[in-house]
Amino acid sequence: MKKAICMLAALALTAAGIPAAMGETAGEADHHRVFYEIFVGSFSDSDGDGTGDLGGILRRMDYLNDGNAESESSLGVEGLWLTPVFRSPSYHKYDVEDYGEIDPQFGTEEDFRALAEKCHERGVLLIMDLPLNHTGSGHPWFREFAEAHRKREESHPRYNWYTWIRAGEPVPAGRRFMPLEGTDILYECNFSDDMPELNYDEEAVREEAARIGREWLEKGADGFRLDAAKYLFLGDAEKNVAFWKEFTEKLREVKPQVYTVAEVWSGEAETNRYVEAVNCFRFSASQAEGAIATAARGGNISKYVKNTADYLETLAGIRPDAMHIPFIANHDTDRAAGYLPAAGGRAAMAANVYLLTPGSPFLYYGEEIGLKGSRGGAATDANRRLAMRWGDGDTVRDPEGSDYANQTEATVAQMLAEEGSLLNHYRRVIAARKAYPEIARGSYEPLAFEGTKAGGFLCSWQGQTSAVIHNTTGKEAVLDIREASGREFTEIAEVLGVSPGREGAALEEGVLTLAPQTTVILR
Ligand SMILES: [Ca+2]
Ligand SMILES: [Ca+2]
Repeated sequence: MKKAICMLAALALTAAGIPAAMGETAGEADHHRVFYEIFVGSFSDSDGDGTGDLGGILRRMDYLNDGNAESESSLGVEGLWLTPVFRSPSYHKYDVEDYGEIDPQFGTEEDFRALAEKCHERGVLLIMDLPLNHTGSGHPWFREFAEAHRKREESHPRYNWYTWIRAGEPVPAGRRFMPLEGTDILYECNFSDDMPELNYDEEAVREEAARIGREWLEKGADGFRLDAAKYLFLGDAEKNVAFWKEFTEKLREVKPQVYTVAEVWSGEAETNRYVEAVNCFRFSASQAEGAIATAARGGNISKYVKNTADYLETLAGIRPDAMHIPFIANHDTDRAAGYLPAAGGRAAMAANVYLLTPGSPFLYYGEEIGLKGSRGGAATDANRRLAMRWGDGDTVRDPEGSDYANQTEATVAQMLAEEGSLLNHYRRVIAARKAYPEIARGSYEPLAFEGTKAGGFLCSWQGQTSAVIHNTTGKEAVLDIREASGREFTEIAEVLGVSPGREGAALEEGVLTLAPQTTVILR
């Protein structure tokens, strides 16, 4: 069955199909872009103390996006997600002690403003990670909350700022509470003892959360990645959705085009409930056993395409401008190099599969060089957040607590110089995604082929139709595109294979012959 799903139509494009610079005027924002997740402390170190920082990111802007659409040395990503940058005692900074201040390890507010300005000069959106479910236990709010309970001062303004129960009361199912020293209460802490959870039944907390968001939008952020979005009212999706709706409406008062993406780490049945209020990552397709990796390993691409078409249709049915946000790995998952080795071409195939789709795919820093890192025997997430390998003297070091020993020797410097490298492949795929804007913005119509694991889809936007056809297998594929699509394609616009020597495609009489591990864009 063929379906055409109309994703977001959109805005002003320049002749080259590059989104026009984002203003703060009302209207449709072009969010159909590739975002790059930066684990800030591990990315690039500008001051020699071994910890990545905002100055390091600024220094690496040419690597990320040098402002030149024809660039051969820049990835060309058009959005950055920074993991939390607020003052916090940990290396990961998800335990915030002051939402108004940039952590001194990472820099200053001036550094943040300078980075935002540089991003905007180059048409790059900058989104911040907002961990709002919990603070660090060192946050003054939590100290005041604890003090209020020690003194049994019910009228204290912070008395209900965190979720708590009295000792002896039943602990709500599926949630975790710990005793608060010097009191007869327990406070909620589903992630860890030092991450007490804010109480979103308290109006002042809801207002403070929105105030924080608006403040950083005014300082230059374009939006937020919403951490632990289902944990605010754990087990109560309805209340969570109502909160995120109210929250994003308040953000839009400051920036009508604000970009949001929520971490709702669940199956689609649950994430789809949140789509009404916020965009959600497509967790269901991520990681080793997800649809992207399965397809990239040579699995049946038609299954992935069908799955994606169904998902897009569901999203559009919930909210017409909901974004499709696929990714393969992030800072909380094992890195793809562990299950899709760069050497076998599977990492490159994964890039083709998840980047050549509608919406705004997210690329986790280092995936483009096949950086390795898994939780491993030490059971530490630090191993998933290892230092970027620049190969040019960057002083950034692996985070505290990491013990991963089998890192790849490949560096950015080496890979930029090597034509067939994974990094250059990522760069080519992102450039192709921009050159054919119907892929990111158009309809998505699966093509059915018999007797092959190769396949793909048609995409149409503003009168232009392309076909994206993947062959992730190790065998040549022969596909009757004319029969499957009922259309006549005349041009192989792009060939994206895993190695320049092996890639190849021919189109004759509507029949496409496609080399192993190769994707083509037909027009
Ligand atoms: Ca530093
Ligand atoms: Ca909570």
